[in-house]
Amino acid sequence: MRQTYALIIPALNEAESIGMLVRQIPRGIFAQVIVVDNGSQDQTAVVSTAAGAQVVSEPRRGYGQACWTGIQHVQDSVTAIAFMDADFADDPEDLVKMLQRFDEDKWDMVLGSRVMRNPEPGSLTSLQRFGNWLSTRLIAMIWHVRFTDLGPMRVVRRDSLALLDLRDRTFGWTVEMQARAAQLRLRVCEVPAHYHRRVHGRSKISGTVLGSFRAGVRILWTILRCCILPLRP
Ligand SMILES: Nc1nc2c(ncn2[C@@H]2O[C@H](COP(=O)(O)OP(=O)(O)O)[C@@H](O)[C@H]2O)c(=O)[nH]1
Ligand SMILES: [Mg+2]
Repeated sequence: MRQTYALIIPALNEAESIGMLVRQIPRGIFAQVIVVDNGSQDQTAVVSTAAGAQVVSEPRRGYGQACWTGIQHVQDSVTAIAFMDADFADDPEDLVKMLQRFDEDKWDMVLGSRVMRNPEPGSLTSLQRFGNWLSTRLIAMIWHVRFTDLGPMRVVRRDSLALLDLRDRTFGWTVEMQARAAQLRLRVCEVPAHYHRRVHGRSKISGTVLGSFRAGVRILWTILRCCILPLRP
């Protein structure tokens, strides 16, 4: 089946990078490019609109909350949803490759893995690498599905996304998607993706010890919760 794609970009104070990012997204492959402005205090919304994105405002803070709100604005005709960060650390060209893989029609979810090829030095901290390793090991031990990364870039069938019943509205969003997909035995593949250091703006997560710690705790808690609480039938 030919898919119709929407792209959701959660953004918090990314005015310096979001315009360039939206402009680099190849035209015509997405029915919608949605930037969810999560209460930015800078010009994120204005710059995104000027670059041609549809801007949705979500004042309730949280990475997962922004992604969730984006999903609520996807048109009925869309059959698969892609996600990407707003800081230009990912490469829009990789997204195209991921959609090509998705078009094979064999997959429910295609993930961009930042560690399958060499990420730019300094783009992934040692703590992030360790966190990825630990989380993916835990998922493999519990559900016997192997991932290499919890990266932000991914494409998922809309009907599969609904089955996952995602609850986390913060930084557990990506790992919950993978843990639940493993639990449901969805067909998931990883594609190598480039990863760059952010050039503009400030890192809100891995750039500080507190941010990394918070995200790490949230990620581990989310895996535990997925393990303890079954999905509703
Ligand atoms: N919606 C939302 N997005 C956030 C929040 N914190 C960070 N982001 C976005 O999530 C992405 C990853 O955050 P970033 O600061 O780059 O973290 P890093 O990649 O660990 O350095 C970026 O697109 C941010 O704009 C938040 O509280 N809410
Ligand atoms: Mg980043």
